[in-house]
Amino acid sequence: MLSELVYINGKFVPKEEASISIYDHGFLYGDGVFEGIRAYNGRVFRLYEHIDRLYDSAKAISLEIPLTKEEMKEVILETLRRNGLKDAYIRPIVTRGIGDLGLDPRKCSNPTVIVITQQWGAMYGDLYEKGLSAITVCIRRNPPESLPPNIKSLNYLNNVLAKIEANVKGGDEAIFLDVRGNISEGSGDNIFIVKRGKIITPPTLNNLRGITREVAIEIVHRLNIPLYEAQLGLFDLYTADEVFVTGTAAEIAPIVKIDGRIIGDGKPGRITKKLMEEFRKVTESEGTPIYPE
Ligand code: PXG
Repeated sequence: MLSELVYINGKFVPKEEASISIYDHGFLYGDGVFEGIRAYNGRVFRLYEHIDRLYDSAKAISLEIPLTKEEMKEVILETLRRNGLKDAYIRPIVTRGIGDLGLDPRKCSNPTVIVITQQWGAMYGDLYEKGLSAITVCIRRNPPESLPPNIKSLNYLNNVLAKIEANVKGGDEAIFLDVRGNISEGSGDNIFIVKRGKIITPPTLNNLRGITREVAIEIVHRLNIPLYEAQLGLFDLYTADEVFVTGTAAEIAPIVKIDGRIIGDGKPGRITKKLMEEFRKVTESEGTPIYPE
């Protein structure tokens, strides 16, 4: 079998041969940005939105990506084509590049650009039918005053710590509070609650502006279900009729237990299931074609 190819700094190389320098500031300091994108059935889902967010994240950390957005789009599509992929997970990464052992990014003159693609199915397996259990974790989401959660940076230790805590405490997903005690998001997804037929999700100052979150909001509007952006507390989570999370990896996933409290009747709720179904239709019907159609 042919080895999978990855894109690294202008070349397509077998993944076993792809390497970066130990002086790359992406490795030394998590100094860089990334995206997680999916392709369904030969089309990349919300490609332009993901590329925009990658460039916005880079701008926020004063990192100039050495490719135009159009070139980045082509590199992503070409990586998929060279691997013959139709359903895929796509990981573009841009780091500050090679510098010295000091922090100063002025020492780094060439950003490293990587695109990895691979086959990847549903992240939570059979839990989409049963629902996930979640744990609210002690570690707080890094506040915008320290590191804005809107930046999808390579510095994901905050999220990794949340995941470790959920693993230790026996939850499928971690839910972050922010430093003020407001509900923030999951370790890799945004969160919504349903209460008396209304959907509520926190505004995006204390979490990542998820692209799946946007898609879910579009679907909710189309279905004429009332939706509000409002700060939520633990009480709102525990007493919600339904809770679900959204993310490129997680897609739309129902949460049926939080910190031992059963949510609703302990099964994926009616509105959540409807949104999952509509989301599936949207992912199967739109997107940027990978191959000529
Ligand atoms: N919040 C955070 C912190 C994320 O990392 C989302 C929300 C959802 O955003 P999108 O645009 O994907 O709807 C993400 C992105 C993983 C994994 O392995 C998850 C993400 C990124 C990288 C890896 O769970 N989610």
